[in-house]
Amino acid sequence: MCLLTPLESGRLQGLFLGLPLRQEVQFVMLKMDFSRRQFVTRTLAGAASAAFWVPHAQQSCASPTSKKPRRVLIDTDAKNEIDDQFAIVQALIAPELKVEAITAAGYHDRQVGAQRSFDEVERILRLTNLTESIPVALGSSIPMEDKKTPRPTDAAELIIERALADDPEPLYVLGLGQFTNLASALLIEPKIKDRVVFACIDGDYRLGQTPAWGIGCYNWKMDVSAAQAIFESDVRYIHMPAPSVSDQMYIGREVIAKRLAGRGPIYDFLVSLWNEGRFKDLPGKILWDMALVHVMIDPSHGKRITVPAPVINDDGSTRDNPTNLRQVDVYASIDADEIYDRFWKAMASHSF
Ligand SMILES: [Ca+2]
Repeated sequence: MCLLTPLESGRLQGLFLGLPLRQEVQFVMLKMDFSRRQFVTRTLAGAASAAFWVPHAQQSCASPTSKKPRRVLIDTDAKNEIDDQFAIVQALIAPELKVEAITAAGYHDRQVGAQRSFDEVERILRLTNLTESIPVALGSSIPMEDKKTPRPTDAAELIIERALADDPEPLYVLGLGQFTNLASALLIEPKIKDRVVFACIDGDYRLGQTPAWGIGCYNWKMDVSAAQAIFESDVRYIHMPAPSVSDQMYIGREVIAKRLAGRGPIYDFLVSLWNEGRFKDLPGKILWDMALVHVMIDPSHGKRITVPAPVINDDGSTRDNPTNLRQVDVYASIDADEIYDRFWKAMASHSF
């Protein structure tokens, strides 16, 4: 998700004008060493009248229809920051999910971003001894030229292959980065729309406010054409807002170290991420993408509503479109405490 910290360049910071970046910057600048629970409490106190209150949650699509693990494919900009790695491990250890494949997405590094994500995924799979059982494919480092022109890649082909697999259950394609690979797969093979549910994370949505839809803060802006292609399609779509919902996923590095250190190579790796580069001095971090993975594990832990899709403008901003027949599902709230509790429990009962 939004990765930039005060250690990033001013040029790149200019790309990110959404609330999450400002929050993360504030966390660092003020050297606030909250526990995550303290943070959530303070955040929810201010947001209780809006994003955390939902009168009625509709479950119009994507509800589990069986006890079988949910089929998922993760598309990830894994080397962008440090939340994707947690989200991938979270999915791998969840008995409710079957990770069928992982595809590598690009990010602001337009030269080798997707390759770096690919390498990071490979590292995770080596540490979890899953290299031989979960295929990985390289996606596009650059955005689509326009909303009708896909970027053919191995990632797009793998999404299509898994979507059309001989399985009666739908494939949930989790977009943890820019939407290029997902949109490209859909444009290359439109018939996958009846076999997949796309679930992605980025732009804001605030229930009860006008406008409800806010700006894309990172993933949309990395490839606006891809976001437009998906929002203007009729593929089933679930949205996790980053600025107003998954921003509750803040957690202190001390909590992470205490929970994960010494539990095994993959968990030591996750701890080590907090000692690298621009994350080295952060007392805590919002692990954005874990929110999206979690609502795949247990949809009941968030409040999901069905609403008209917004218009996504060419600059990544949005316009509410109340008469739009295109409907999408949106999570208007999550329970961050529950998400982390479930993660700790899954860790305790799983070994690689
Ligand atoms: Ca991500």
